[in-house]
Amino acid sequence: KHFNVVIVGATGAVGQELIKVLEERNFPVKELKLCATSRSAGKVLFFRGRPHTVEVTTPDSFEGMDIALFAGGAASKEFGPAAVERGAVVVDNSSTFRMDPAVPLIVPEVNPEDVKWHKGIIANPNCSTILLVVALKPIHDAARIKRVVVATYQAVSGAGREGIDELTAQTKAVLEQREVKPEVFPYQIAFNLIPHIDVFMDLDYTKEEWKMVKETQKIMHDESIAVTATTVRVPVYRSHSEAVNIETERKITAAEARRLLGEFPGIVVMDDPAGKKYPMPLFTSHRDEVFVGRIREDNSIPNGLNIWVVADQIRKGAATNAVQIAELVVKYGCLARG
Ligand code: 2RA
Repeated sequence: KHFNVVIVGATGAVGQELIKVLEERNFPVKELKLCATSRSAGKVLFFRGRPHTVEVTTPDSFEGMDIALFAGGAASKEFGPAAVERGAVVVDNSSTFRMDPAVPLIVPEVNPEDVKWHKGIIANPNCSTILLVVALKPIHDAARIKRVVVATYQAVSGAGREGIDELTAQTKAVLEQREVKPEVFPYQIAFNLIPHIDVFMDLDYTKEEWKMVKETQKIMHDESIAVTATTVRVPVYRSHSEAVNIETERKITAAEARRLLGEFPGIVVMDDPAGKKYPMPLFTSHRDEVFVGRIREDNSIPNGLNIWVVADQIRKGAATNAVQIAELVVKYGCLARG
């Protein structure tokens, strides 16, 4: 059986990656429709070697569609409900519905079964959260995580195509000793880093930091896991990195952690200090897996562990995770139309 799929926001960084991932994973697509705002309508993008013209998103774009992949942004709120009314299952990469108790928030390696209770909309978590929970899950299952302290190093592409362009333009400007004008990020990002992603909220944490707390607890089905995060934008094009300190109920050795992480689907352990092997954005971009290295015990507390997590956040942190969710919808037979 094949399905009609529409991508909303097809021309952005995540949208274009969705097209690639559908193609690479050989998702059973019957018809692919590409939609975006009027600014991008008329552009031509290729899927399986065939040109597709981007259309303006309207409520009628979802007529006859089985699956609607929303790349993110304001379109989800505007058109998500219309897509559901027309019988599409929505996989949404925006933050609009993530914390709605009626909407499952899915990382396929962690809580695939939650797909089964969807009511039309399934949320794709924030990129930094996806990478984190994939790495936490095998540790939590084995030793119960009590607390996580995480600092992120987030690539500029997390802010979309404009973020990528801003880093390039600013880098050139700095090297040519021209004036730098920050537009996407609050300060110059070239040759700098900025401990501020999204807006400031309660207790002076940013929205990005709160997402890592709340979404982790929802996906892991465990509000007792204490999470505290500091999220930082760095001048890297692609792949987010995370320094993660984990406190568990039961002692877990570095060797055990290495084994558990290595056996977990979707994780590649890259951890050989003597051979200078550890994950870095340079090696992890355009890959679907979550890479974990620098696995070591934290001797400052009885049951502590430190790990270093890196993954392509446009892939596993967004497009790949969304297509994996669509695959689960097909696998579990929970499309709106039979
Ligand atoms: C960022 N988390 O990196 C965002 C993207 N969803 O800015």
